[in-house]
Amino acid sequence: MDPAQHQALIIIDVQNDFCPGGALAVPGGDEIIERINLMQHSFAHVVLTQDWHPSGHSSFASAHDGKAPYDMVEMPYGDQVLWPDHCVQGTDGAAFHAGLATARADLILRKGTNPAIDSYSAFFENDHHTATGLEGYLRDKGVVSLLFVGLATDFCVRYSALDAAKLGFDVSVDLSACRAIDLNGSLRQALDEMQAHTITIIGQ
Ligand code: VGL
Ligand code: ZN
Repeated sequence: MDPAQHQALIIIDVQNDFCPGGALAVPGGDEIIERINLMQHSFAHVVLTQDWHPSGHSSFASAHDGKAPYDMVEMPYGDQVLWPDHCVQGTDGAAFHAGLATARADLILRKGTNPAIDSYSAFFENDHHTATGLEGYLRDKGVVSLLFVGLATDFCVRYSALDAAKLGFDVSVDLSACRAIDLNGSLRQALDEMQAHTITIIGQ
């Protein structure tokens, strides 16, 4: 088998709300799109993820009385950052950025659809237990090696890459095709944590 058959490019959440002008804009979020489009040609498997929340989602500050965006709350599954309303199902903010090439993707995975649980990772919801089905999809295709790119480095890319490593995939993250939110040192924490889990960090 062509070695490329074993590899997938996982493109995390390149959506309007995470790009400049969006509800939860990641600085420079749109700068990575050209690079991601070019990278897609080198992979047999391309997966796109889409943050896809129902309105009133429990990760939105607006769903909690007296709370503001970026406050922390305790959820039954652990600590949760509260976000501005973002990536509401079917809205323009939840759509992929118009510049992102989507035709080559063999799977579009939507996450964060459970009103009660956030889902940073493309593999498990934030309870670290409820699976999205991505692991089974990749294993059925014979994929063992994953390269992660997209938004945001310190949230959805980080937790997706960490779960992938824990599941036994060979994992790399290309920082030249990622951008971070960087909330209270979360970028530094993300890089340290990924390195500690033997994730290969490239493009630094
Ligand atoms: C994300 C915060 C909330 C992300 C998604 O894609 O990194 N961050 N929802
Ligand atoms: Zn979200």
